[in-house]
Amino acid sequence: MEKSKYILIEGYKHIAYHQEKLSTKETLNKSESFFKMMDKRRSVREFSNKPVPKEVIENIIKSASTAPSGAHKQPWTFCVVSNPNLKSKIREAAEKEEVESYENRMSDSWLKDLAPLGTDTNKPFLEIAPYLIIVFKKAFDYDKSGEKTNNYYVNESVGIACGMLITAIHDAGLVTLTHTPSPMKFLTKLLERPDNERPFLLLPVGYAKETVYVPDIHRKELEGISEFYE
Ligand code: IYR
Repeated sequence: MEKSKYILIEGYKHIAYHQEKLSTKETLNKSESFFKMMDKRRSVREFSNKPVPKEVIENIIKSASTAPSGAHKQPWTFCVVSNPNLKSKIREAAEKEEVESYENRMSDSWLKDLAPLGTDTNKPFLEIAPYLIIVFKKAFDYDKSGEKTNNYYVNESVGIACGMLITAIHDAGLVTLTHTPSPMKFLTKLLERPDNERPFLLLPVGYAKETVYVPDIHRKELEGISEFYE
């Protein structure tokens, strides 16, 4: 018989965690090259319609789903839209909300803060990008017998998963932007999501347009974003 690969701790199965053994130098090098790779990421609003293999999208979502979550409830659903008709409907509904937001909901100071980014109510990327990933958070769940079950730290969990999704998209040589048409209720309707799911974030995914300009904005230096207590 095969030797058992787990031990019981307080009656619950535990397996050995196999840590990758790296030298301090390797750890240093890896952390530096990962930062350099991440520092190249930019939110891109102009997409090519070049197709992306579905398997890439599947891998990206699998990466995002490795995120930690409250009580390991994994309170997320990643909806992937490539159907052109549905993408057009999403664009139409999103732009309708955006017109209302830009014209009536957003304050003057908000519009002023956004001006350098060059955003407006027109969202062609919702039709041009080959995929839209719409992330839904699960406010609660249902068990097999249809009873409601709790999820915990849902915003934190889904926020972390989205961060990992964006990282995976960038690492694969693709681009995205975090689009938050507000309110996003129309996505629940168009995608016929169940009553325990709420739209969280919409990410168009694809290759960047051949020539694309992004705003010349800069990230804060380490000194401006951290405090070390030694
Ligand atoms: N949802 C709008 C407005 C918008 C708001 C913020 I804060 C941004 O950083 C970018 C855009 C839009 O997508 O245009």
